[in-house]
Amino acid sequence: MTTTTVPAEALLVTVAPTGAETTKADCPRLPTTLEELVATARECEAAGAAMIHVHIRDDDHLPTLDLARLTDTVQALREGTDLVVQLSTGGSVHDPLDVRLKVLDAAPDSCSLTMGTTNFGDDVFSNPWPFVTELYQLSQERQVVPEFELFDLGHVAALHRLLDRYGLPYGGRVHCDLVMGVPGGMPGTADALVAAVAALPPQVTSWSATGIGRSTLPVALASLSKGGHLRVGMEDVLTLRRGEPVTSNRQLVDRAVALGGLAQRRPMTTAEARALLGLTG
Ligand code: KMH
Ligand code: ZN
Repeated sequence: MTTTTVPAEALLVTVAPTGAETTKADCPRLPTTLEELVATARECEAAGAAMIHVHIRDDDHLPTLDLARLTDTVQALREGTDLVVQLSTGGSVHDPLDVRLKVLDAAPDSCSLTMGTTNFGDDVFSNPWPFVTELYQLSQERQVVPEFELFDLGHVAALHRLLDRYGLPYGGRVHCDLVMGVPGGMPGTADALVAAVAALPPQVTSWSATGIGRSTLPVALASLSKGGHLRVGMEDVLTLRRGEPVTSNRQLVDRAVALGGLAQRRPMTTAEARALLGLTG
């Protein structure tokens, strides 16, 4: 078996193309059908993305965690791309915890795993500790690599507690994503990013960051300055600049790759992303 090494200049670009919050009516270019999702994934892979963070929709373009659809989606993305396929276990704020646990039955490469409850705009994104630990142990059992979603400094502290009590994830690597600028979570500022990165557990082997809405650029620039990776996509931001709507996820991946280029980072290959995440076994 050949071992892929991941040099420091390699930049993981994760695309989060859909999310659960924006409606198709408000944003007709949002990829909500399987065909649209696979087409977006292919474009974004060609532009430099190596991982996709997936939320799916039903026939009415509403968020769903329907297992058959999730399974078909994983298969279609594997057939159409070489991207690392990460399914959201966050779903929408309305999804029950037991249904969110079932996401792993679709056997993705990776799953998101949010490290605590957070206010989420006017809603609450519920992640009680017993749910977090159950989902984590399930990911270890099913050999799915978690990406720890950290919306707050308290979530960083919870990650210390989780790793100390339950050990390393499947694959032995620890990758997290700072989700910044959610109303109710940590602000999308360089100062907050530096504080969160300084507090990460020693077991962390890689991290990315994403800034919601207008915090997208400050967070991306701060992440690059600290040697982190980037998550971008229409889940997190819908304008390129004031008054200019995003028309495709590819635009956001192109911009992330361009910012990375200024920082002398080049897009990570999918093989490198698998090595980074411990998915090479
Ligand atoms: N849609 C949010 C409630 C995740 O994907 O794990 C949760 C979210 C995080 O997007
Ligand atoms: Zn998500």
